Amino acid sequence: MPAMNFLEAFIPSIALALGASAQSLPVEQVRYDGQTVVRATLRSIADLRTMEAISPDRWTCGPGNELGQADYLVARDDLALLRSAGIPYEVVIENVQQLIDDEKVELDSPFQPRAFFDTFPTANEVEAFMNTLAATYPAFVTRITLGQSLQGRPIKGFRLTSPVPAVGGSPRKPVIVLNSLQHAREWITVTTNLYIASQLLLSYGLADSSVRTILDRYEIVFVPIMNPDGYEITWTSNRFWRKNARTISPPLTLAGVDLNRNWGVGWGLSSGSSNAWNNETYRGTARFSEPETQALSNYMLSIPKLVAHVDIHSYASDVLRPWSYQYLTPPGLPAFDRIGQAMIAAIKAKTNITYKYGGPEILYLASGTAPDWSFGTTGSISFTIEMRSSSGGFAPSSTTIIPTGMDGLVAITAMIQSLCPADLNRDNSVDDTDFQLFVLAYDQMTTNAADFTGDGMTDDSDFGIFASAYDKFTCP
Ligand code: 0X9
Ligand code: ZN
Repeated sequence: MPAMNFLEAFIPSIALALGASAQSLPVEQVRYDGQTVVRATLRSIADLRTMEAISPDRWTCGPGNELGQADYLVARDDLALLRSAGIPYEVVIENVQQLIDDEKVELDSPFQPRAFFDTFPTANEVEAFMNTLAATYPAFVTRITLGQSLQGRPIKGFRLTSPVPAVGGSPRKPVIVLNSLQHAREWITVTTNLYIASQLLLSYGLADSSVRTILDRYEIVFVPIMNPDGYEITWTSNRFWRKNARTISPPLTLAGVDLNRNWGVGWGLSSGSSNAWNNETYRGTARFSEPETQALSNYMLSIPKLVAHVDIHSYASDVLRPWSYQYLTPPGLPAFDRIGQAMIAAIKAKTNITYKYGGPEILYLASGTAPDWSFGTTGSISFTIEMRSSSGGFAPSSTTIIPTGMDGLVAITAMIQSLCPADLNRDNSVDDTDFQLFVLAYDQMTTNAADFTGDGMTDDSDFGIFASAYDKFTCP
């Protein structure tokens, strides 16, 4: 298929550019001349198969499941194949190379100085920003290094919490992990991650601060660049590289493992990942074969009380619960539904963007993902958030950085505030006082004080949620 030729055409050139050293990054620019992004309407499995044969690279899915609308990178010359296959489509990005060129003009803009969230940051700028946060808020921010990428780049982040000690004398508060950029081209996830952190820090001191409660109760770990080698590739040679920098040989070739198919729960299934090195969802040779997934998973295992984990992606405008590797619903589905609905409602209320909440049926099956592993292994409340879609696909305008960051901020705030609903008097523990408050609300039935399900009354289903709040994973 011609689109496959496109993929094959650039991989050998990258391999050549790599030369003899597996450590050196490809330097040759991969160009996207003649490439478009189409939003295709897939009406049948046959359509899906045809589409996959025409394009090696699905950019994302719109609403609907594996069928329905989906975005694909397609050579303009191959649009005829789509037409003759009778697959309805619209071109949403006419000229993908132009998108890269426009972005470069913006990045190279001479108008300086710029504020951090005005433009997409390089890895060095991300590092400097994290250092600035740590220097500005030394009582709140602790820098951490989780491990090293395949090419030896440190995977770094920071812990964020207020100096108020954990309740009950425990050494560490319950922890929430927010990571982004498993997929190298999803630049907007890096700024979203850092926007959440900086806004929490800025708001902590405000008088009426729900943020104060959050940072007094919880610690949040931010890992903005999970895939530093991939990020480097997207800045130097291939703007739309998705995977890490795993090479295969001979001949020495940049293969890349999809880090979000490399985690240990649900790993290896062909529904939702691939064993072919040149596939965009290549899962690697074994679960946790990649140092990047090892680093974050080991770090998460070292956390005494991981209560939530959110893996930030772009750009399907979704909040996705486990499982992603199978359609079977997870234990604790009502809690996921309640929290996930709160997240998308908070986004809608703040920025008026419609996100969808659900399981794999609203996107597609993906096996070996990070949230499936964290939920399956530690029982944490784990989500994928796919940030909003905007006209640039994986290269949105920098003017979307703050609005998209706002989506993330309100979603994460809502998630954290929903973690322990049964602590009705918000004194950091679910105890007899809360039980009495619950019974009072239950007696009255009309009050919504303990209406955790949001169905308009306090009833037996809410009692179920109240009872499960004693669970260590939903309450500090
Ligand atoms: O495919 C992925 O890894 C994620 N989408 S992306 O376009 N950013 O690559 C989605 C992962 C979660 N997927 C499901 N729950 N199905
Ligand atoms: Zn992604």
